[in-house]
Amino acid sequence: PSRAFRPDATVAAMDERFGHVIDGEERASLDGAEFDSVDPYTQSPWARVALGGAPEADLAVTAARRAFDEGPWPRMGFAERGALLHRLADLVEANAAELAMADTRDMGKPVSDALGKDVPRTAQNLRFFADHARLSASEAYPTDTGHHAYARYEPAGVVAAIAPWNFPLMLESWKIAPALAWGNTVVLKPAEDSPASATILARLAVEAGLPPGVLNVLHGYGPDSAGAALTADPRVDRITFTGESSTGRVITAAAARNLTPVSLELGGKGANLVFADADLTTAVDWSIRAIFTNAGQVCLAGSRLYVQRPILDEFLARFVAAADALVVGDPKDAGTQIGPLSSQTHHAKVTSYLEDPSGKVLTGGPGDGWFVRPTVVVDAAPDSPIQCEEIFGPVVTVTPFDTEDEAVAAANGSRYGLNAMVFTENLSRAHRVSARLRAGTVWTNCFFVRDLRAPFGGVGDSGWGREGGTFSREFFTEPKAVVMAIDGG
Ligand code: TXE
Repeated sequence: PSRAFRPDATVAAMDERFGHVIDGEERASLDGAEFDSVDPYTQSPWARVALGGAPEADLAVTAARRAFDEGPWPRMGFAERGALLHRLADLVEANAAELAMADTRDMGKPVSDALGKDVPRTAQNLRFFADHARLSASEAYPTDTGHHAYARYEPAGVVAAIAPWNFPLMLESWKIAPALAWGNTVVLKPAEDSPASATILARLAVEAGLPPGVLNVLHGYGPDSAGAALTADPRVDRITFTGESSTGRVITAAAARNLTPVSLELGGKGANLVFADADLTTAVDWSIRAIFTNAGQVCLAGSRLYVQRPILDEFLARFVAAADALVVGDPKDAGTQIGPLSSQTHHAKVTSYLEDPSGKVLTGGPGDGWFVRPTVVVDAAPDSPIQCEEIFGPVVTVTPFDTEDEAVAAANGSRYGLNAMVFTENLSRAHRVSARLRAGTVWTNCFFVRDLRAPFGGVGDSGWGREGGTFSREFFTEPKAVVMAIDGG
């Protein structure tokens, strides 16, 4: 059921301002330039944000560099640094409402999701990596040769973290938390469509007692601007990026000039395989969440649904009914499940796929304003854009299959390989298919469940490298081998 669309009802005076945070100070751009952050529900600006470029990127990297080279941060003990990150997590929890509403106003995420998932996960990221670093700071290698060998995981230096707008706080903290826990300093560039919560987080970091320059926030655009200046700066030691695959290529090319290591978490076109022996209630429930959570603006979205033919009709009947039952409306209302898309540009991109959907639209389509209703398409051509490209909206294609081999081949027939889902009650099939799928993560009879120790990342156009637990440690540190002779060598 759609709630009444009332874009003017909530337009507030635009009194919110968000600056860069550089060297512990919130500040404007050198030339005073600003840009508007537009609330996609009201379609009106709700905040003014400092618009940075190359000069502000230079200031932010200089601050991070100094905090790393001279500051106490990289030389603090893990327990002391970890305690500060735990204090920041406490402040995130204490300021949950403000942080959640900032993401909701910036990009239209239902506030119930922001409050129930994104903000708690932000605190969890900070706590997990603080503890993980402390507990995995070294490794020893006993030798048979009378030597003692061990690895030290030393901080890499200045980390540039470039984030997208779909899970602003959550993805920013996924980068910042391990970088800081391992003793690096950070310049965070949030997406221009979701800038506010990053400034609030950096204000909280100052309040928590992180030394100046340890966590800097740089606002601005990507190409030819703040983002590009950051990736080209030779004083940056690591670049961690989440966003579009094409942007990942541009950033990698910039980083190559300085041989700066890059971690890339890019797009996806998640295949979701529902076998006839699946528990149908479980499969429908997770399949709905897999594609419609966050209005489908999820790199992990289960946007290609493959259903084994004997259950196709019943699955579709239940799936379409569940899609139609989702509450579409004002993301600031606690009961809303689907908000508007993040911006006018993004709405235009998503709706362009529906102009010629190639198959038959069973339900959904463009809604009011910047909304797209939960949309289910059947019989799309295998090589059509709707079937092959990342739409990043609430649009799913459903395709029948007969055999396991056919399902695996269809799932693997994508240039993306971020994740896949398998629904089956057959244990052997679950393991067999999980092993055959070309993807960074396979979920069986569930979706989106994460253990922060597990590797996270993608294959092919979905990215480079893995983050999470020891995988984040490999990326955000310079491991050093130390070998000592015990009895004179
Ligand atoms: O991504 P971009 P956007 C996909 C999704 C979506 C599309 C566009 O398909 O429709 O990307 O989203 C910065 N040098 N995903 O525009 O453009 C930019 O300022 C340095 C997938 O947000 O990749 C922003 O901070 N930085 C996804 C960030 O990169 C640059 C999540 C992401 O911007 C830059 C979100 C440059 N040359 C969108 N160009 C996922 N897989 O999770 C841009 N930026």
